[in-house]
Amino acid sequence: MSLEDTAKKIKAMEIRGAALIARSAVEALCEYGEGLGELALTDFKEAMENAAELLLATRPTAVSLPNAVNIVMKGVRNADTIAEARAGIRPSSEKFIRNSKDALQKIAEIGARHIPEDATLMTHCNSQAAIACIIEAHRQGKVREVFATEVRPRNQGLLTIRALNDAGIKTNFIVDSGARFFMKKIDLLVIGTDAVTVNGAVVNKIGTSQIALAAREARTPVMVAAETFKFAPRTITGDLIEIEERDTAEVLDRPIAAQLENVTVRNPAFDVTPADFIDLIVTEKGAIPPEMAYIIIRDHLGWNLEDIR
Ligand code: RI2
Repeated sequence: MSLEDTAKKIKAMEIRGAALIARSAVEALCEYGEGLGELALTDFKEAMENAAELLLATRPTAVSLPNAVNIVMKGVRNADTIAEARAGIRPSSEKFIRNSKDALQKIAEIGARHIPEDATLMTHCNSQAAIACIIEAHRQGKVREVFATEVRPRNQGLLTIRALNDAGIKTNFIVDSGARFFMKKIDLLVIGTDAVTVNGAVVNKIGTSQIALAAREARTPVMVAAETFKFAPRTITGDLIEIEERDTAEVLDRPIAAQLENVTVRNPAFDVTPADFIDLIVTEKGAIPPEMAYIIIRDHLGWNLEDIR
């Protein structure tokens, strides 16, 4: 798929989910780089920077996107010759994609260990990482049933219930506002994330923080499944994660909205759940309390205090 088509599909959420966005972006960047004709090194680097920018502008919250794109761009930026710049693209792209698939498998194994026997689970949105943990726990005979939310306005819950259904898992489909009503039955909330900040806050699909609040009230533990490339290094320097606000027509049809002159429709796609509300973040390197997010950023993403200037 061309770079432009990939960017369009990510923006329109035809390609969605933090990990898939990252893998698709890397693939598109790789193909684009390989397809560039004879160019001088500076022109090649400029074309690649523009391509990276186009991809990065598609969805601002999922930090998997800049983390993945930067892995490929690092080789391009550091190259001294055009041959070197070109040669590094495919190996770095393939390595990222391979690692991200392996990470998912590892997270499923580790996450399943933290799911209790005969568990009633709840999940929100559609996270490959969260679903992988649930399916692995189900394979081990530990899952009684799952409650999955609808996920207004884009209804990603439909993808989740299909995946759970196909895996043979007994699933209850509820509206987002039903989460607290059912929370007392839930043994563990299992969710994914689009970004984890240095202080262990989790940025995930809008509504996650309300559900986590209900979980805290009911003393239901919260487990987040996150590949290490979803940790946000720049939050070390106090940068905030930008929360994407999407087209309001996703929430209310334009003709209806047009009649309501005093009404403003708002459509933030994500919210922030503080570290206090989270018990465990399962990464491919192991399960950590949210307070250990910095260790992941330092040891696995290679950012340390010297980067903070
Ligand atoms: P995986 C999704 O965002 C959801 O917020 C989900 O929890 C997160 O990405 C992680 O997904 P969106 O693309 O990488 O639906 O675990 O806005 O699949």
